[in-house]
Amino acid sequence: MITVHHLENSRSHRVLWLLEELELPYQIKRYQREKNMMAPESLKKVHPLGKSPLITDDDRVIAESGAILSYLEAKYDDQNRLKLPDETSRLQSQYWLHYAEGSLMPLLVMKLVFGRLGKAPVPWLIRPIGAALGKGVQRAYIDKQLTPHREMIEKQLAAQPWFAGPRFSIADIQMSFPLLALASRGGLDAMPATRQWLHKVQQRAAWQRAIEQGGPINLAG
Ligand SMILES: N[C@@H](CCC(=O)N[C@@H](CS)C(=O)NCC(=O)O)C(=O)O
Repeated sequence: MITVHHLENSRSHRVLWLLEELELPYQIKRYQREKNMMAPESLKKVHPLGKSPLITDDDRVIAESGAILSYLEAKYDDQNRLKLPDETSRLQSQYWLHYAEGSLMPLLVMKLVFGRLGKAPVPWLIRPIGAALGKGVQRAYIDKQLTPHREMIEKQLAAQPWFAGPRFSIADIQMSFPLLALASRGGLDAMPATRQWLHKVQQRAAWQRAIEQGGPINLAG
């Protein structure tokens, strides 16, 4: 039996979403975030880094959302619901699967961290300095770095309906989290095709079932 070690409001939604797309049986072990938004220590009993998502499948522990999605697809998509039929699409899918966490998320996490420099738990006395520093770094470095990413993603989704081409795939599932994060930080304003894609994925029945199972995602802040 597949167990999803599910941290509320997290990347773990991707895994629930794929399981729902494939209509596989699974169980959820739930973890609440601590006050500082970190995962609880108990998740480290499953994997040394204690990050979510994690799955256990029989005696295997699998970490990293991209690796989990690939594993589940390879092992359980025997009806080829999401497996891609041609090499060009598979290569595109692989690219976005790695890109989401390897290139895009680090910038978005940095944006989040620098955006918080003017807020608690930074001591109130130095919050104005923190806020000014955070804004400066965002403007001078992070937002500049994000521009070609936003252009590349928008170009891809303006040219084809899904990240890997004409078919929905695990690349779309993997890209959902960074694009929700970008949307919540005002980054999709000039990206109509991407906004349309985000709307389309949220209409999928499996997305909605995953939200019912795992709870809502709110990445503002
Ligand atoms: N690259 C990893 C990132 C895992 C990760 O950072 N997960 C976040 C949830 S979205 C987490 O566990 N945060 C709590 C913490 O860092 O303690 C993946 O895609 O699985």
